[in-house]
Amino acid sequence: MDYGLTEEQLMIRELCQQIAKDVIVPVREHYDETEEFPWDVVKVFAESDLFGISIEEKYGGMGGGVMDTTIAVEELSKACAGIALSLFGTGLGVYPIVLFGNEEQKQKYLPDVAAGKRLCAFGLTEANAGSDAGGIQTTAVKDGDSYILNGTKQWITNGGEAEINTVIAMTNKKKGARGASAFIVEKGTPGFEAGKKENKMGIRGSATRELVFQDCRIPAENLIAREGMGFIVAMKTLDMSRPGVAAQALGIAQGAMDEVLQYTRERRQFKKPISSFQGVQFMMADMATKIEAARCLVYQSARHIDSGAKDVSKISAMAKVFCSDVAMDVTTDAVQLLGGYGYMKEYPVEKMMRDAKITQIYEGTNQIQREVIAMSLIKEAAAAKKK
Ligand code: COS
Repeated sequence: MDYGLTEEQLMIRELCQQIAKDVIVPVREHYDETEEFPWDVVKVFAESDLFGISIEEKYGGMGGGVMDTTIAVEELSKACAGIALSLFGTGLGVYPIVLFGNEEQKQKYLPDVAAGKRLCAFGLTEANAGSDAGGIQTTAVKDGDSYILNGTKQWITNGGEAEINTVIAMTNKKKGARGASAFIVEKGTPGFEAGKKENKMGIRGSATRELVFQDCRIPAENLIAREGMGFIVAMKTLDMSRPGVAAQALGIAQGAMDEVLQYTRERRQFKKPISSFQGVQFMMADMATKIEAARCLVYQSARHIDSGAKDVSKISAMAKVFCSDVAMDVTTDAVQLLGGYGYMKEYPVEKMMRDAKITQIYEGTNQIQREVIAMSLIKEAAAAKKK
């Protein structure tokens, strides 16, 4: 189906399908085993201009929106969600500059990001500040024309590989969430090192590391927006990027479904393909229906954001929560339908099940998403009553 996609979106879909088949599928097992960073695939993404999809044309990008990114992420994640994450982890890391950066910052950083020359990472989470994003402890103290950063960020996607890091730090701890500010920290800045590399259950083709700041001096011009805006920068960034996680989850689910459709038609038991048994058919029908509903919601959320609407938190959270729960259900059923083979690394569905799990956790746990949805509903109802 074409889902009302534009000509450009159909071209992105076709290009990403080709890259997934020719470039990602042959190496996904290797990166899952080794947990190395997939620089050879990143090079292909860059040569295919995928890093520039949602960056404005005047900064060297394609000038697309969240919907265009969604299409790319879905297709690439069908093959490997971890490898695809190098691309939209960069999207997450660059959003603070795209949304809140000044003209000089945009001119300085966006062309290199669009060309895929420099990857990005987003540094919010800390050991004691996950769901409670306002509880971060990393500090940024103004010193003349500089800020000095101290603290450690944890579980940062693209950590250590990204050259441009957008980091949230406290400039005034007394003000809580309103005392946070957002900064750009470049790789190679003295006092900034990549710390511990994580050994993960899934998305092993993606780098996840600590970012460690020890008296790290950065120019004051690297402040994004104004002091005190950091929490809002972070929340708006997550509002924009959560459909990306939803698209990743959707891709994982569809990838698993495609494996199921192939396997169940080939696997014979009781002298018949197992796809002819009603118990199997009903499972497949439910899986495909959930995937289609997930696709509708993620496309709807992306199009709503691209329309310029302001009220995007609720639909972004809905897409993220629904698609990630579908991905977990569908991949678990895919392993079941492939039986003993599904449990073995010889087939990709066990990896897809491991990869799916993170989509229910990162960029805000699904419990936090439900909190965001409920708060939006209550606010909307209160506003409607006032009218
Ligand atoms: N857009 C704009 N403003 C927002 C916002 C949004 N999406 N969400 C919150 N704000 C504003 C609030 O309006 C409030 O403003 P005022 O100070 O003017 O009242 C301020 O930010 C603080 O909001 P709130 O009181 O709701 O903050 P909480 O500390 O209670 O946290 C949640 C709210 C739980 C929603 C937030 O901490 C969150 O999203 N946590 C998950 C973080 C996350 O996703 N981490 C994953 C790692 S990043 S890859």
